[in-house]
This record gives sequence, C-alpha cells and structure tokens, in this order.
Amino acid sequence: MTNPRFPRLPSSFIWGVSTAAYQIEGAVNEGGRGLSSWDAFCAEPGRVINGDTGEVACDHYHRYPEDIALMKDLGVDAYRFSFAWPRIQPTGSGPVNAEGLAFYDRLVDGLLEAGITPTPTLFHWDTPLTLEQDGGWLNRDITDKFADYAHIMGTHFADRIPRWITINEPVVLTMLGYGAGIQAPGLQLGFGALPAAHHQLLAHGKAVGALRAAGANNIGIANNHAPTWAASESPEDQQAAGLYDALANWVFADPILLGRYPEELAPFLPEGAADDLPTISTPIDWYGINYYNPTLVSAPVGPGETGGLVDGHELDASLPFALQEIEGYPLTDFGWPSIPAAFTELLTSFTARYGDALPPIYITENGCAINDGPDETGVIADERRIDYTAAHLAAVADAIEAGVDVRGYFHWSLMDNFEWAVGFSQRFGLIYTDYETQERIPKDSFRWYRDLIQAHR
Ligand code: GBH
Repeated sequence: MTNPRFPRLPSSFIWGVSTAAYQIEGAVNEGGRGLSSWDAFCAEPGRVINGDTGEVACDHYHRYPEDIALMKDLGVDAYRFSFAWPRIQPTGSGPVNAEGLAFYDRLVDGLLEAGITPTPTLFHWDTPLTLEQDGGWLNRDITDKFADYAHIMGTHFADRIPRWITINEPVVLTMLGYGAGIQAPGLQLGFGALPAAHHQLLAHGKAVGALRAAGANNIGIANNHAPTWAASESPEDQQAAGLYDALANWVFADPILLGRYPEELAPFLPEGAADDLPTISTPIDWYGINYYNPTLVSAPVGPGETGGLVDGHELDASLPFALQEIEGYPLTDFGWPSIPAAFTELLTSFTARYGDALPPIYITENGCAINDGPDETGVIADERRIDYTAAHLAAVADAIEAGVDVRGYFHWSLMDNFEWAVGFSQRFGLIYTDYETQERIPKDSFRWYRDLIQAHR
C-alpha cells in the first residue's frame, strides 16, 4: 500500500460497482419486455435533455458478456445491477415472461463464472407502465404486486444470489418523480407525493418477507442520504432545515430501522399508515447508503424567488424551505460539490441516531460526473474522478475508525450510462461509453480502482 492515494480499508472489505437496468440495458422492445414509466417519460417532449432515451443506452442487453469480462479485469468482488420489473412481468402482474428471466439467468451465471457476486436491486425506478397508469406508487395496490414480483425473483434465484436489495432511493422517486416532476412519472404534487414514499416503504417491507419466504437471504435497501446543513443559526433556517432533513432522510430510514415516522410528516401520510409500520420495520440484514453530497437549506426566500434549483430545475417557491448553493468546494461536472467530510459526518450520524438498531452498512453508490473523453492518444485521464473517489473512500475509512460498521463500497458507476433527466450528458463511469460505436474504453480511474482493490488483497 505505497500509493498515497490509496485509502486503507479492511482486508475483508467488499469492492463493487453499480448500475441500473434502464440506464444501461437498452433493448426496450426486445425479449417480451413491457414498457416502463421511463419509456413513457422519455417520449414526452422536453422531459429529458436532447430528447435522449434508454432505448439503446449501453446496449448491455446484448453486450453483457463484454461487460462481465471488463468487471473481471477490474477485479471487483460484487456487481450491483437491477432487474427490470417490466422484463419479468410486462404489465407488473400476472405470468412471468420467460425470456426476461432467461436474460438475467445468463447475466447471473456469467457473473458467477467470473467470480463476481451478483447483488441485484429489485426496483430501480422503472415502474411497469400499466401500473404507473393505475396510479403507480400512489396506489397501495402496487405493494402486493411488488411482493409477488419479489417472490418470483427470490424463488428463481435464491440458490445463486447471496445478497439482495429491494428498492433504490425511494426518496428520489418520491421527491423528483412525484413531488417536483423532474423525473418519471413527472408529477408535481409537492407534499402530496408522500403516499408514494409510504407505499415504497411498505413494498420494501413486504418484499423482505416475500424474499425470505422464497429462501433468499441477506437483504438490504439502497437509500440516498444527504446530510442537511442549515444556512444559518436563525430559528427560521433551523426549522426549514429540520423539516427538509425529515423529508429527505429520516422518513426513509426511521420507519425501517425504528418502526416510526418523523412526527412532522405524519399529516402527509396516507390514513392508517401507522398500521403498516410493523411490516415496514421487518428486520433487514444490512443497510445500503448512496451518498453524493450534502444539502444546504434555508427558510423560504422572498416572494417570486424560487425554492432553489435541483439539477437546473426550479423548485416550487411555495415550499416551506429553499435549497441554497454550497460554496467553497470543488464541483463535479454535474455541478454537485465534492465534500468527503460530509460523508464521514453522515455515517457517524447514522450510528448516533440508530445505535444497536443499525445493521452493518454497505455503500451501495458513490461517484461523480466527470465528463472527460479520450485525448488524441485515446487515453481518458479522469484525474478528478480518482481524486473524488480516493477522498470519499478515505472518508469511509475515517467513519470505520470512528466505529461505524461499513462492510463494502459499490462505485457508481461501472460505465457511463443514461443519467435520467440529463440523458447522456453526464458521465459517471469508470469506463467510457462511446454511444456511437458502443465501444467501452476503461478510464484512468478504472486502472486506479483495479490497483486499489489489488492492494487490499
Ligand atoms: C443516484 O441518484 C441514482 O440511484 C442513480 O441511478 C444515478 O445515476 C446516480 O445517483 C447519479 O445521479 O443538486 O447538488 O443538490 C442520485 C440522487 C439526487 C443525488 C440529487 C444528488 C442533488 C445534488 N441524487 N442530488 S445537488
């Protein structure tokens, strides 16, 4: 371990990379796949930058053997990907589409053969369109359908898949999908989006039960968390930040880990939500954290001003808080600040808040958009991704030293892919994707990550 840019993690640490189905697979009309909320959202003019869609994306549906070979070369222990629910059940319920299952059979078997542990997420935002048209995550019926789907996957894969994730970032689907309308399904319900949060949490709890009933074990969830910083000591800013913190963080963690909702959000939850808490808090085996950056929050700004910007979209000015720009830190190409110390702060705050109720943590996502492409010699010198990742892994090491039980790290992402509402304009990969030729080119960060993993063996 001579390289000074190699943070020191335990030798038992699990090293991984992450992706998600709609962001990489393409082949949206192949193999009997049904449409998802994202296919419909991308088809609406003006929703996604440049009119980009996931129709082809990285063509991983056809090129998965090459992608597995790249991961083998990278030397990761585990690969986090997601199953596309509409490939398995094209309308979100009813009989299994055998061709869809067969694709994941090939992928899972290929990974196992390469010595890589498949770590699937059951749901990463691609709601079957039929269910979305029926109210999607606002409609409680989806929770039982999701449990059926979880049972199908558990039954089929329990003997080959040793680690499972139920849902990815319910906070983002709730706030950006149903609250602010920036992502699919594009609804702007404000606090009216909270039933979507409750139903995802309930679906998670039911899925944990369904997976276990099918013989699958070692189950977690991947929640996005951002430390919330108040813009000042003023009571107004403190109160706004407290509310935002409950909305962005604790409403997604407290019900699972403590069996209760933050009080200030109770008025926005569906009637009888409390009755579901025992299901939602079904014990999990580990807790997944996706971390990118903290959020700076103030009281609402003056009339006519916005509630702040999220990835270039203006938030509703009538919200009881405003998001402020964080200054004084390096920015990634997406404009998100790089603040590794906030990662340590987040992890230690989890231990402090949940104590013995907190199972081991895995970092299920962390990474940055750095949009460098190949230079004249074909090399992609993404030094800033190496800096970001090294600093954030050092922050994880600091948290471990402070007593937080972090067992592994999945970098977002294996390769450049369809970055939701910003299409192909932001590149998060260790591997460069040429979207014209579908050539994959490992970046300097890929070699750095490979050496880092090697150094820990
Ligand atoms: C994840 O979401 C997703 O799971 C994944 O699919 C996605 O590709 C990846 O991250 C990269 O985006 O404007 O500075 O306040 C990330 C959730 C929500 C984290 C928005 C950063 C705003 C940053 N993100 N948040 S800022």
